[in-house]
Amino acid sequence: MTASALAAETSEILARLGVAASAFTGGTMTVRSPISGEVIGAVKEASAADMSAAIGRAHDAFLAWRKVPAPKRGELVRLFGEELRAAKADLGRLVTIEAGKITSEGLGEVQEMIDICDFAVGLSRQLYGLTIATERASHRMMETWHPIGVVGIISAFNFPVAVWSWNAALAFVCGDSVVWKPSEKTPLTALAVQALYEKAAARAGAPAGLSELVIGGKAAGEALVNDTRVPVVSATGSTAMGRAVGPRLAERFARAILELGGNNAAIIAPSADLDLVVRGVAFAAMGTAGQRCTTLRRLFVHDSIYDALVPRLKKAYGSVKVGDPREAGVLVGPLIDKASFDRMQGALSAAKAAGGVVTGGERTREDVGADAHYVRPAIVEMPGQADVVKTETFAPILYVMRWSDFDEVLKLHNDVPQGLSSSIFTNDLRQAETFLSVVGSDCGIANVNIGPSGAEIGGAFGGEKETGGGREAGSDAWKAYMRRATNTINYGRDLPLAQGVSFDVE
Ligand code: UN1
Repeated sequence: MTASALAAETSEILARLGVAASAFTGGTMTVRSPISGEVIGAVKEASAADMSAAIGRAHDAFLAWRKVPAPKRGELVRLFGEELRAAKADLGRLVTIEAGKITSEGLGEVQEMIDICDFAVGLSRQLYGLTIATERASHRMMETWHPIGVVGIISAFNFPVAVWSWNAALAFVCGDSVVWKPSEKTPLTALAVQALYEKAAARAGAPAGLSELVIGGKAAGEALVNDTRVPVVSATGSTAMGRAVGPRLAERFARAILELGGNNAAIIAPSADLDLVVRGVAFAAMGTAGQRCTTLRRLFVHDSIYDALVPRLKKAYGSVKVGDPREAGVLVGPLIDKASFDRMQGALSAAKAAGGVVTGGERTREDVGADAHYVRPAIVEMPGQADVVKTETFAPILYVMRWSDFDEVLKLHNDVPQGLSSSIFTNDLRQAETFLSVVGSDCGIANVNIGPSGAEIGGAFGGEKETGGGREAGSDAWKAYMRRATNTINYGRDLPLAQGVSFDVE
């Protein structure tokens, strides 16, 4: 490992968070910070056999944990939330170093973990089942929710720790154990979270193996997806990844919680408050350097306000500070790696070929190093919704298109394969409500007068079509982490049969 300042700071943070140096030095998988491209760690790569052993430990832990009353399981999550609060600054900084998020977003990611912990603690006393009216006299019908088993979690680089927490905090209170395969690009934040979890687990007396972290590549991931001891797998990443994972889970009748690609849009109506629009679009399209699954990628601007709005957006794009995400005032950090940069440039070329007019998008800060990829966010004015616009490119590219007819723009809005998040900026009640109605947005998330990104954990998070259909975090997403049993109890002396069937034996 190079003895750079970044590597030294990473080691110090990891040490403070309780991660042994042996866990992130001397391994075969090198970890680089996108801030400079420098190596900041080298972790060991787990094999399929390592994954299988971890699943075995998690399964044993599940057998004990499922018998612990749910509110007591909530105590583990409460203590974990405490550890996160105490470690917020360090863990947020590590997210910044490893994923390249600006300071405020690195801290925000840890806050999202704390929020889901709080939610899950409350939930641990609210795992309600229904009591259902029965058609038979002296009978009672109800449903009970039981822990389901080991939950596999595959997470992506862009929310390296929060998305794990959405799944893990719910799984723990639901009585499940978890096995986590983080992105190969962000294993250090995973090690840090695991160390914090271990502290909480020791305080709570949770069984060993309740939360297993397995850092590995394809072999480990496949072993997790294929293992019949894992009844639920939650996977976040590209649609291509989901296409590989989904059918394998279906084949063995396991549950899939898929959170895949998005191609999120905002419709800007004539009545929109343009000050709000500029701020909302700037955050949603440029925040996290365009690397959120909820990032705003398509902007439909009404003809009548196009010339008032688009120059203002271009100005905001031109003046936004791109740079070291640790520096105050910087709003756009680096792309995660060269492959991401190459995909962005490829998309911009394709957009130009389709008649798009590109502003921005060029590489900047090349002096930082060949392995650091900073770009100026791009606005691309498109004559129409070409194929490149329908494809998700995980980078800060905003395709801008004009509209004049509301029904027509709704059609265009939904005419993409993905269905994660969406928004409309309008002060016209009819348009707002239509957008949220059955004939409006076809996405899992639909907002009015805020952009499509930056959801709170209280709602169910996920989307339709190629986004995969999964729901995580709030509302009743917990149900995916439990199995439901319908119970019918006869407290009478007769045996009436349902549907009026008679079956009398001597
Ligand atoms: C993701 O990009 O995978 O709604 C998750 C948001 C965040 C979560 C994004 N709360 O933008």
